[in-house]
Amino acid sequence: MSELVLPEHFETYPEARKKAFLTMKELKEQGRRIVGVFCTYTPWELIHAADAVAVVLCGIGDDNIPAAEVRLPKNLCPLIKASYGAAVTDKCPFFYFSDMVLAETTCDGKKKMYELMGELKHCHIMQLPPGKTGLGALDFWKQEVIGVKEDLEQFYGIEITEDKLRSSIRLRNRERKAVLDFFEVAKLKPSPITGYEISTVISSNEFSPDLEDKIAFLEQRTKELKDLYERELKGKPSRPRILITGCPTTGVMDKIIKCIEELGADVVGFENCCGPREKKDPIDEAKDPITAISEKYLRVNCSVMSPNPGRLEALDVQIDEYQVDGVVEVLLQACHTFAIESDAVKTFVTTKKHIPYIAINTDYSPSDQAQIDTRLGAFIELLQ
Ligand code: BJ8
Repeated sequence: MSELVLPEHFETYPEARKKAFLTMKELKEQGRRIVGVFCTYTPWELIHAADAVAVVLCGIGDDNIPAAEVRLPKNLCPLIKASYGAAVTDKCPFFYFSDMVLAETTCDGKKKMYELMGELKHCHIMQLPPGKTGLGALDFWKQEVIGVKEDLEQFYGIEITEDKLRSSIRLRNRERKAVLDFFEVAKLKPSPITGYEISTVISSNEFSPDLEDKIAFLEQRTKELKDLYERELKGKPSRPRILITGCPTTGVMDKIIKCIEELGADVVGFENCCGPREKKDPIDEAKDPITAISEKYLRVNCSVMSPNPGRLEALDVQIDEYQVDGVVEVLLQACHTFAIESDAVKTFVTTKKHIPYIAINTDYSPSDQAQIDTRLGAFIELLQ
């Protein structure tokens, strides 16, 4: 193997980023295959069955945006701009060391950005049907899933066998269960874990190369938190309990999740792609693997699907299960699908579940932090 080179400005990077680069470099030096991914629709089982590691690519960081705005419009979702900016400036260790990217046509901004990203690296773009139930939606999507399998086989010169797929499905279902159990610790009242810790643990574990290690870590932490609850928290009063919904929140963890908790409430649930959305829905292990994988991922409740009634159904269940007092919807700048759906979400939360709702429109810049603090502070006061 030719020697792997670190990015030109590596020495100027913050320590955490340097560490991630070195971890990824080590993986490559071990000869591991690495596939970058972005979205919950990605069929991870196919990547795993190709003996590759799936890594979630960076879509955070205000500092990644100026480089993206050289080619992308300013009035675009920060997640899209940060993803391209981190890739084009060699600041995302996962993109830098991935062999290829598995992307998807979810929202318009992302799918057009992938055309630019494809100039940097091989991007396989899965075409999503516009709805889950429309005529031929599943057949269409199944062909796309087969297309991913064929591209992985051709790209790596391998064969993804049915046995490999079945064992990947079983392992990923176990991982789903471990992640779900970890999220569900916050159902306890009072919650033994902050929403900030939940988000940090989940996002830092997303690129774990060994799923068995990840499962063991999560099972251990879940047990510790349950013990802590029994020992010290059971029967104690709870702070107001918040559920987060809307766009992914990894890029605004400090700005919103930490802020809510510093203002006196607990973030206990996430009805977004940083939460248990797809973890609650295992893949059917008895069916033909390609059919089961296709059916499973087509059930994801994302606002890019029209119609998308599953999201309100999930909210209904989660608000009850997590004993939620108020809902905070995070809307990233220029995310039209979630912004439009927010009207239905607000109506559902306030008139069917009879609890307060607030929408926060934001991006990755710190400029609106004071305004967010004020609005969230008033919202939490209402819940106390
Ligand atoms: S399955 S939520 S991860 S698309 S990038 S849609 S915020 S304008 S991320 Fe997502 Fe997959 Fe759906 Fe989940 Fe809006 Fe921004 Fe688009 Fe976004």
